[in-house]
Amino acid sequence: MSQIKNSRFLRAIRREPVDATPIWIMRQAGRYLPEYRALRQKAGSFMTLCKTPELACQATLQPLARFSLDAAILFSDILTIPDAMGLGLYFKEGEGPHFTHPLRHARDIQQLSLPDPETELRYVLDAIRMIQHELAEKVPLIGFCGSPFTLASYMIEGKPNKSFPMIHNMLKKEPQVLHQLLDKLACAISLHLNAQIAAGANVVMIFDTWGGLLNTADYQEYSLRYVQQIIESLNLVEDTPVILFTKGGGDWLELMMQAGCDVIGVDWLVNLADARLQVGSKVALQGNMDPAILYQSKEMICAEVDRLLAEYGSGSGHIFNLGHGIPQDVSPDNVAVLVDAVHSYSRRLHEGDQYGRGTF
Ligand code: 1CP
Repeated sequence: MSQIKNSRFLRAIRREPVDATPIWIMRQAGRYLPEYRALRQKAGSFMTLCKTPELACQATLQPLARFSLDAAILFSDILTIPDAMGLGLYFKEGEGPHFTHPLRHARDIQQLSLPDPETELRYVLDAIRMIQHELAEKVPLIGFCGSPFTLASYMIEGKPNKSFPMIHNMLKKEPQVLHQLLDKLACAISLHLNAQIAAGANVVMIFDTWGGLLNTADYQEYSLRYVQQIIESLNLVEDTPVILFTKGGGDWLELMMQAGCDVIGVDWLVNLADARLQVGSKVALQGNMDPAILYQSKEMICAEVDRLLAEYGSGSGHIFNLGHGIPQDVSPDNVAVLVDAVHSYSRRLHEGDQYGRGTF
């Protein structure tokens, strides 16, 4: 078995015994790190950072140089696909992502073409190849994409919004047009994720950040259905695991599991013990510390880690993470406390397990 297949992270995904609970952090490469801010300044813009494989590779590795994290995540963004479809992505200081050409008419959607991953998104694949070379099998690399519904939310609105009214309006007034867009996005995402896997991503994660704004029936029809289409289309190399994260998706664990993912990412509203009972031994769980805890004292961070580890309970199948991305202004010292606490406190939960002897 390759070294990477035997890593804590991939073993936990397969619910095989581990010596300690693995941890990585959503947005682990980002503004809370002074070295990231310096690299971004050197690059001149976030898009240059994403589009220059050497710089994206450096950003990916920065948090791993500081903390003993159990996985790396490609430094990129979910909005690179709409950018490659011609929407013109740029970032406004303090406001986040914007599109020069948001989708406003049915004909904008009909005219969209599918980007070729090896040309328009080649910079992502080159970054993956470079990162894998640098990682040298130290930890697995996560590739990722946004869900079709989440990408469509930004593409129609043109910029971030707490409730994305424009896509919800389209859903009510022109559902067929929205389905056309979601179908195109599912195809574009499948092509891109398959290319990421072929380039060397060991795990892929689908971020459905805004699917949680839908009611259950609409979630199934407009979000999960397309996520399932993507998962079914993946040409998995060595059974590349798929992580599905839906912010606000706590009521839908059963449905998410049926979509074919291997890990469900949960936010901090979910109780890990209840979630574990629901998913049984079918999938692993990832999450779910409230990111705001990272503003608290070291003692409070440790107490919360202990509480969450106990809530999941003993045995494998838990990947520690935050319930959403790390805020930009937390102290890296507190992140170090978090990572070390997860590793040291969790050992007792795995003592009975026969680490290294396969499944039980
Ligand atoms: O320098 C900067 O200010 C850029 C901040 C930043 C970073 C560090 C953005 C802009 N994107 C990223 C990287 C990023 N985005 C990663 C890299 C890997 C990592 O370390 O985790 C990932 C996985 C993402 C995914 C992403 N981008 C999501 C899904 C996850 C989530 O947070 O829900 C979303 C919704 C985006 C869009 C986006 N890109 C950037 C921002 C600030 C946003 C959110 C905009 C909003 O508030 O709606």
